[in-house]
Amino acid sequence: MRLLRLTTAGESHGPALTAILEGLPAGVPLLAAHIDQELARRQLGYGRGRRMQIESDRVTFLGGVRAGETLGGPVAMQVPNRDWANWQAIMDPAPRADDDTEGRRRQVTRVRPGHADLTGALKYDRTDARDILERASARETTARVAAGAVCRQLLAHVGISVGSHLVHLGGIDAAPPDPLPDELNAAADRSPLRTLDPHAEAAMIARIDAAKREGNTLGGICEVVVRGLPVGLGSHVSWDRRLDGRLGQAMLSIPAVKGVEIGLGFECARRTGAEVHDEIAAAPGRTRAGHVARHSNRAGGTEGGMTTGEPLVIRVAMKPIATLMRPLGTVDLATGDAASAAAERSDVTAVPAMGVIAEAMAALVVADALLEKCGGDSLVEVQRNLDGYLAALDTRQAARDAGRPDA
Ligand code: EPS
Repeated sequence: MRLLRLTTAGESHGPALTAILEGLPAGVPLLAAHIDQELARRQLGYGRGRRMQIESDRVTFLGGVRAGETLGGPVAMQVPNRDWANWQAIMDPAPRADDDTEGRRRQVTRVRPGHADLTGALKYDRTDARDILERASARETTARVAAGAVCRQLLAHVGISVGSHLVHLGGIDAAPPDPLPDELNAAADRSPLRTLDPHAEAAMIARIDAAKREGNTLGGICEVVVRGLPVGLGSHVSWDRRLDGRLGQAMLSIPAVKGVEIGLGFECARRTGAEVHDEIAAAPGRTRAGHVARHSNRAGGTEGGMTTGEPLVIRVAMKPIATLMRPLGTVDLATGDAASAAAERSDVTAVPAMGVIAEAMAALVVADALLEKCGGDSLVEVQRNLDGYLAALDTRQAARDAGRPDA
């Protein structure tokens, strides 16, 4: 990420989550409602625990926004944790009188396999894994979704939309409609699992209920789709400018995400070239795709690390949540003895929420790539630069047509 910089701060049971997003142009229309709508989508999903009933995430702008528009400076946002009221003594930033004698309550030493508890405690030299898990918690993604919602406003202004749907949960595949609905999120958000296959949805809900009874957790896969992109965001020229790589990094940074595929992804390796690559045909008038069309989109919207102008299609795989109510075996950090892992309140699955978070990360990466190609200090300037680029694609097409003997 070069032009847009996102920093988040905050612990799961601390006072608030904070996001600072720097590098936006001035003049992006932005209301708290735009952010709150995305925060609410992230809180939904069948299989979540009691925490989501406590929270009702709402943003406060602390900087960078005035009269409903960005000012060009860093946008600072805060989302309070309502649960903080119940955790003040445990999470108090100041030392407390009994810290040395009794220690703080809710210490975690029976480190959970699959969580950051053990690796973080060793690396940061902490005796209480709460010092690690509070920040490693996926609560942090609230701040990312807030930042992603800001990027969405920029993207929407230039005709780019970001949506997602759930395609797999706990061993059950969904069979989504082909083509996908135009209003992808409106359709997916109607489902408690954000899936477009009602039969699979029923089976997934039964699977979640069974996992809950067993004290177990479930993972799954969401597909993010970005539409309206112009050809040529990202670049082939250097490893760190390739859009595929930047999307991969962004997606793999989401807690519990273990795999990312663009287009056919791993399936490419099993097929021949003729079965993988998308044939190209002239399509005058499709300016954003450079006046061509691909009959298929197995590439998932990128070639050579750049957008093709076809939809970006990214699948993101999440492992089951590491906090099991029927805990796995571990070692107690304090004693070194064999123990059962800590079983804090948690979710059975958060895959539907992960889809919303993956949308936010996609919006961040794509907005950054858009600003690289068409950046400016104001939204009007960004639009003018994009229009200039699109006009150049039209001129190039017209020049070629004019040079053809049959034109
Ligand atoms: C999480 C554990 C649960 C989740 C939390 C992530 O929180 P708690 O420990 O308070 O019950 O609900 O997710 C969120 C709070 C959120 O906003 O998504 C964890 O350990 O990662």
